[in-house]
Amino acid sequence: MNMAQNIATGLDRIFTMEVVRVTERAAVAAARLRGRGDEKAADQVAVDAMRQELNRLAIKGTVVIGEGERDEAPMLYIGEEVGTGKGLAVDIALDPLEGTTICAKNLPNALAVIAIAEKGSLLFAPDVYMDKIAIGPGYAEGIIDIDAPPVENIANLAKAKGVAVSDITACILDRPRHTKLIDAVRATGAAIRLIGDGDVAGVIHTTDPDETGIDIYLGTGGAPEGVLAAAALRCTGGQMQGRLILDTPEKVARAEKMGISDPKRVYRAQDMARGDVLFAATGVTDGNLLDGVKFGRTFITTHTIVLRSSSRTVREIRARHQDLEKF
Ligand code: VTB
Repeated sequence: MNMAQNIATGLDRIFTMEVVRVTERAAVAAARLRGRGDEKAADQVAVDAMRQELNRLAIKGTVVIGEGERDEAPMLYIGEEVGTGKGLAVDIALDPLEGTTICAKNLPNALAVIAIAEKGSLLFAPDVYMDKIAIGPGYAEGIIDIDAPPVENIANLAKAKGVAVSDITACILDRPRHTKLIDAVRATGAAIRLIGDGDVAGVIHTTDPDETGIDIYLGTGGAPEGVLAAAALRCTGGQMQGRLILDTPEKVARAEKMGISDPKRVYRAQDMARGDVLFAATGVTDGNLLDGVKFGRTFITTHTIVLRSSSRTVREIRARHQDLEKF
């Protein structure tokens, strides 16, 4: 396929490799501050590193999911233009350090994450909570429903998987707001993996239950993280539904300003991330799918997953970086 055809059908596939560098750099920067109890510092170095690398890409990129509004986030704010400015116009969703607390505590599954999509194809989501439900690939459409009780979703999933409900594991953020949800899931007999943070990883883990032990993700987390997770699921397959929690007039107004006219709308993965999407995540700390950054005496090792929706190729890239100067 020549370059012109490629661009016409979506993102240039050359980005698949380019984008890996972006999350690798952010992950290495954050990993240097693993376990130091300083979330802000770890986040800041990851932001700096990701931004620097992103600005080397030959794209005309706009951050649509980023570190926050312009006035609260000096770098990688929503609306910031990134890249060299000469190249394909793309939308970018990013989280240079997903799981700042996990990184500060040196616990599993902190990631550096980015999604790149065709211009106008990522949901422009306000930084509010989103109710989420997700399962991996290989199931008939419609076996999960965000409005159904957990008992129903879990029973449907178990049936489709051909296992007992007690063989299902749900991943849920460990938050007081989830007390009822946790009780309801436990009442079904299913197991729960409670995570402290990192629901982008939590959703992605449903895509490979044999490896991660997680079959379904349930509960509310950040909406920006929801869009990032949806971008990943678009590439791996799997089903996700999300609904913004717009429980005050102020949030409804904020969402409206971002173009969201129906505050109760249920978004599927393909509504949150449309068109051709690239997704990359590098492990910062060791996790269920990705190993964390390893600092050797003469080289640094990174482990990255890079996905592309149009081909559905899942690449894992283990890199050994010997030119330590560049980090
Ligand atoms: C989740 C999780 C993030 O925020 O989205 C969560 O994935 C939701 O917010 O790692 P609360 O912490 O308020 O529950 C994080 O924990 C931090 O961005």
